Amino acid sequence: SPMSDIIITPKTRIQVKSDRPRLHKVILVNDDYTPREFVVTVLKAEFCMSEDQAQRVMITAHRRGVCVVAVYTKDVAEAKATAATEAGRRKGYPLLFTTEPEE
Ligand code: NFA
Repeated sequence: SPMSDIIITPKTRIQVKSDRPRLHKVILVNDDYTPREFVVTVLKAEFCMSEDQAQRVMITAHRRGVCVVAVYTKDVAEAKATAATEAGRRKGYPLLFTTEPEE
């Protein structure tokens, strides 16, 4: 090509190891109104938990204010948190599940 034309060669980044997707936590937030048994029912249905697991997560959020429920890829974590929050909303409860990226 003519003198002074600049040729830019795009570099293709070589991926050596496949980066595993960043995981996001689903967090159960305590409130004063949602019945304990309903929280347990939602945890079992939406997060495939046993009765004992669900009881432990519910009581931890009740005592400490929040509890990590599970970790998933961003899309799955957000979908699960939304579905579980909507299950409470349908019954008129302020039940809230949030998400945040893992360190
Ligand atoms: N604090 C609620 C109650 O005493 C129970 C609850 C636990 C709600 C965990 C939300 C999250 N009925």
